Amino acid sequence: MSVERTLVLVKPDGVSRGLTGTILSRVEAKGYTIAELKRVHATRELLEEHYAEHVGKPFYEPLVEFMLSGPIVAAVFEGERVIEGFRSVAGTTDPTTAAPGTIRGDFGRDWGLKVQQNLVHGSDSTESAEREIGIWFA
Ligand code: IDP
Repeated sequence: MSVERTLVLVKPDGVSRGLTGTILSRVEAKGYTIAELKRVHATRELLEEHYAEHVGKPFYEPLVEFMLSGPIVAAVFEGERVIEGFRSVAGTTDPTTAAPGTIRGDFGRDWGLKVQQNLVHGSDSTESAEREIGIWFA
């Protein structure tokens, strides 16, 4: 199995709640390596590219507003099977039901909003990882 890369975002809720270090350290502690790291304010154009598959869905506009609401920490993590490994550490999309022991399960919940504020993003395939890394680390 060759070394993979994945894009990890600590979303604005994770940054504003002071969970950036905790989140990144969980991923490092599992054994993955930080290859790139920066704090960034997204733009609407960047998010439209990043979330191209969700344009037009009911949660798209609230998702963009949420991702514009504060700084994001973007990272590239490296390691064998890091794409599925990170998604396993992150937990399932809905933080209310994400398993305890995962980032979303331990630190997230429903806040009664139109978008799931679920702390992190991780790429879902090698193709999307390379595409997303190109968007955030152009
Ligand atoms: P993922 O982040 O777990 O891969 P995606 O389906 O790619 O999930 O959705 C992107 C993001 O959009 C989610 O992380 C979440 O913040 C938000 N989202 C997805 N589905 C819903 C929904 O049904 N309602 C509200 N927000 C959603």
